Amino acid sequence: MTSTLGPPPPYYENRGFQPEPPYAARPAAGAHPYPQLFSTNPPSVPSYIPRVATHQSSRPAAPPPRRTCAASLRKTIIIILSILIVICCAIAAFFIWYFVENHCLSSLIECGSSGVCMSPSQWCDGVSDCPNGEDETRCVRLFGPNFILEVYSPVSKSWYPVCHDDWNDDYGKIACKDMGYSVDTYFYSRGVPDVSFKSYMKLNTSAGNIDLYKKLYSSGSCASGNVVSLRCIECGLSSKSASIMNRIVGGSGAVLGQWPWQVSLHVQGTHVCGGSIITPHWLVTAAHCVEGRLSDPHSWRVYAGILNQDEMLFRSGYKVQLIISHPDYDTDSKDNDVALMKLETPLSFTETVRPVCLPNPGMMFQPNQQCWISGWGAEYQGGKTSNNLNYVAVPLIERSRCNSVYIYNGMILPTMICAGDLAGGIDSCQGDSGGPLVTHHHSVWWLVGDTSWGTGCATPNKPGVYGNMTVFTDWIYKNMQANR
Ligand code: 4AZ
Repeated sequence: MTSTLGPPPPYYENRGFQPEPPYAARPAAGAHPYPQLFSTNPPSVPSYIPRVATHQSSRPAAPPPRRTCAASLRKTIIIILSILIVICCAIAAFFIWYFVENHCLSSLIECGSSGVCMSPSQWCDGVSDCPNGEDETRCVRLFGPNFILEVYSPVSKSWYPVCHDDWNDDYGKIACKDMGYSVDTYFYSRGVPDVSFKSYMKLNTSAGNIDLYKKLYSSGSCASGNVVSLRCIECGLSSKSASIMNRIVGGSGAVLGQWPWQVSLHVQGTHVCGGSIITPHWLVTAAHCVEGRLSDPHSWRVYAGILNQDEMLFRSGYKVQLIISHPDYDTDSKDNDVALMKLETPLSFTETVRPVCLPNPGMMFQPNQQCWISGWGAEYQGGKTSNNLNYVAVPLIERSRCNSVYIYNGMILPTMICAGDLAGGIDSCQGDSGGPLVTHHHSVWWLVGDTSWGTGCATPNKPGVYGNMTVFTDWIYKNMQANR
């Protein structure tokens, strides 16, 4: 994070960056060599037949006969075969369990319980791909800053708000699950007055115990006049009020709990990139942070709720289970510079570890909307990453302006958003990548973007460029759903 407006932040060096033996044991001298096969009392036989005991007694160490060797070999083979059979049964049982429980391999969504699997991109894309059209009949989204629940009607090819009449939390949990959230994080369903809608989805309460989506029908009226506002997770809360942040201009050291969604992503004990918590299991970062060999989840450790890099050195961090880079990410243009990280174990939310809200479709940010960036990035171009978490206020810059010849000359694609001061002095920098660009709106903090690129740091007319999160929300939900 670069800032020349505030007092120079203290300088810290970042110190952050594994047989059975082939022959039976020799019998004691004088003992019978074949105790199992021959009686110890010699049978009465004609005297010219040599007696086994006599034959043996004078020989010190005769190897056991072939029969024992064959028996031993047979026993070994039986044991090995038994072990192999047990292993095969265990593997078969695992696969039977997997397909009964999960049906579809990870990264695919099942069409109802048909066993047919679809790619997340085919889900709610307006084209019916599942045998019974399930990919287009369970489409829900949260719209606008009030989290208005909307259901897609494949018949009229449009989104409808859901009338709050007869709605309850059980329905809310189903809708949240269909967006990729876990029921564990469910927050609330509330009725909010809204007069702007002309058509609704209503619950047919007499339809009996059938699927939520089969109970919904479109109607021109909603008796209560209230539509469902659905919160699948308590997101966007900071223990520090926005008014305090407004008084700090130009970049400062953060306090604990101020940016509770900010995480530090480490490779081999070194801070490499930032990220933002969106659920206990999922983080958003930049695709360019997880390119090449860094696409291996085992490379990463995640630190949450910690301000100083020094402190992270003594902790083990969270392990990463899965990394999903946007399929249309382009290394050269930085188009679609977003990635998801799934943690092996969920984060426990506290005052200092909390999720940020993903922007809903239909959210309007002002052309110069005040936003904030945070991270452990360099404090000047070419500098080392910072020991402290820093933050700075950066206004959004309109795309058309940011694309002007004297700024980025058409390099700002619809998946990008510019923020910063064209006069220079405040910006994100090396090490801030993947971290959050947030704004405070309707009492919650929203993830507007993820730090992506820029020419230098804090250079006049070269503001920071961020992934445009509003464009990615749908991709994020579909991939969370496909990898639950
Ligand atoms: C980086 O390399 C980086 N000034 C991040 C942000 C900016 C430049 C570089 C924007 O992580």
